[in-house]
Order: sequence, then C-alpha cells, then structure tokens
Amino acid sequence: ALPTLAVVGATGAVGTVMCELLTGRRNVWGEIRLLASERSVGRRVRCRGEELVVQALTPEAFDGVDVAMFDVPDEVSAEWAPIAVSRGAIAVDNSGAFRMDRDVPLVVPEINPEEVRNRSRGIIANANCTTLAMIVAVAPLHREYGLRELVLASYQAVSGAGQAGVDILHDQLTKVAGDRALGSRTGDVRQAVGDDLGPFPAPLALNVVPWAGSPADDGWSSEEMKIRNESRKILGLPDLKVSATCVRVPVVTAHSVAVHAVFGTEVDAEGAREALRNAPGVILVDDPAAGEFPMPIDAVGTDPSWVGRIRRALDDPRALDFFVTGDNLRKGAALNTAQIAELLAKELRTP
Ligand code: 11C
Repeated sequence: ALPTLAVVGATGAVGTVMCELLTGRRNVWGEIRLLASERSVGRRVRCRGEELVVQALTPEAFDGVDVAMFDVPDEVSAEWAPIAVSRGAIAVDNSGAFRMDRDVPLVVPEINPEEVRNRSRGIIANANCTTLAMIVAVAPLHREYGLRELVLASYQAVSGAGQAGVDILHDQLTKVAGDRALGSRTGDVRQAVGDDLGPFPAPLALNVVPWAGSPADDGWSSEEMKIRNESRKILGLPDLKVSATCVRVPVVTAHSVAVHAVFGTEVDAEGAREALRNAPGVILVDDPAAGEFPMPIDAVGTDPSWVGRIRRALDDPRALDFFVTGDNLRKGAALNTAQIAELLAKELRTP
C-alpha cells in the first residue's frame, strides 16, 4: 500500500506551493490529508487532481499518517511535530524548531540523503531557504576542492517573510509608482510609503534592507546564524568558517546569494563549471557576455538552484566567487521537504 501523507499548514505560503508541487511530481502517496489552523478548516484545495477539504490540526488527525510535513511557524512545529510522532508519523519539519537538535538530521537529498535514517526523535528537519539555495551549489565544489570558508551576502525575497511580506511590497510599490522624484532626497521614500512596514524594519520599495530575522548575539541576525550553523551541519564541517550578511531586497520570490568560497586546494573556474554542470539540483547559467546570469525573475517557479558569474578570485588561487539564485518557496522550502518525504515513502512502501 502507498503511505499516507499529512501536510500541516496546507493553506500558508509554503503549503500552497506544496499542494501545487505534489500535483506535478511522481505520485508516491496514498491518502493526502491537509491540516491547518481553525480559520482554514473546511477550505477546499486542489491537490493531485483531487479536491481536498482542509481538516483541523488535532492529535487524532495524525492517526494512520505515515509522514507529516510541517509548513508552519517554529512554535507550531515545536508543539505539533512531537504529537505527530507520538501518533506514529515521521515528521518532516520546515521550521527552524529542530534543525540544530543533535538527534534530528538536517537533510538535503542531493547532499546527505543517508541522514534520513538517523531520526531517533522521529523528526527530520528541512533547512532555511537561504541555506538551501546556496548549499546545493556549494556541495559539489566542496567535493571537488575541499571547502574551508564561506563569505556570503544574501539578496532575499519578501516572500521569505510569508504572504504578509509579499502584500506589503506590492502596497509600497503602488504608493511609490509614478513619482519620479522619489529616491533623490533622504526620507522621501519613507514618507511616501508611510508607517505600515509589514514584517520588515524599513521600506522595501526603492530600497534594500540589510536585515533578516531577529537579533542574535554581537550584532549578527538569526538568519545569518542559521546559514552558518546549517551549512556546517549539512556539509558535516563543524569548523567551517562562515560570515554572512543577509539583505532583504524588493523581489517577490527567489533568494540570491553572492558567494566567496575558499577551498583547501587551487581552483579553476572551468573545473568549477564542470563540477556544477554534472551536479543534481543545479543549473549552470554563466554567459555574462550574452546576458545570461542567475536571476530571480528566471528562477522563480523552477526547481534547481541557478548558478553563474563563476570566477577564480583575483587575490587567492584557492577561492571562487559566484552568484546563486533559487526559488525560496520551492527548493528553499516545499520541494526539499517533498524530496525528503519521498525518500521516506520509498522506505515505508509495503509490497
Ligand atoms: C526569510 N529565510 O527569508 C527566511 C524565512 O528559518 O525557515 C525562513 C525562515 C526559516 O525571511
């Protein structure tokens, strides 16, 4: 029999992409059960060609479920993933609640699929969307050259902050549209946009904001710490040096990262391109003379991480500079979760 899947948070920004994505992938599931908070209960959602009615998130809703995906905020996952496990399900969690737990593997199927077996808590974690966009491109280069250090700057889309982030950017763009004087004097964009900044600390229209997440120690942001800690765990490099600066940009979907990666041996740009050409989950787009580089407007709605602008560093023969763009709601969230769940489905399938 085919295993039963539950999608918790089915009507949120990631859950919605998950339902679309499950429709387009090879079917490995028997029943699919959509679960959400009270206000979405009863909603009808099309998934895999069926019309499914969203059910309430209750302990009983997990009875008979083999794999439960969680696309909900940290605190909801922290409470409900263990409940799903106590009812017999394996939880695949897209939140940050369990990622750094020693008994919870952090799995990227292109990199460490074998880790799905080390799930003594019954929970498998999915990485942050910025980490995911970058790490599928970094891992093949690590295998080739031996990674020592990452210096990163992110260019993160507003949908990373959920639908509220998308709505506020569109509202702000409407407010600033057509006023060609805006952006030439200090404070005028703030005035045009007004006080409602949604989930962000400053206007996003006609601006970039060097902040994502919440404050961590010594001036770092939680997002910058996540990239560091998660990269180390996924690559199995606990001492990897990582410095990230996370920046929010006026893009709706797809996070980008400018990467400076230092390796243990000398690198060459063509060798790096060759490694990336053959890597799963990566598409090489690297012909700047022809206007071909990775960009959100092209990567949105696609599965792979787009990689380009590959150069050997001018001042260090062991370092590469490149640019990566990946859809933060697909590989950055729903797709990676679906891929992990499919590894489990293969294991659980009974003849
Ligand atoms: C953002 N990366 O763009 C965040 C959203 O740890 O899963 C995802 C937060 C997380 O704001």
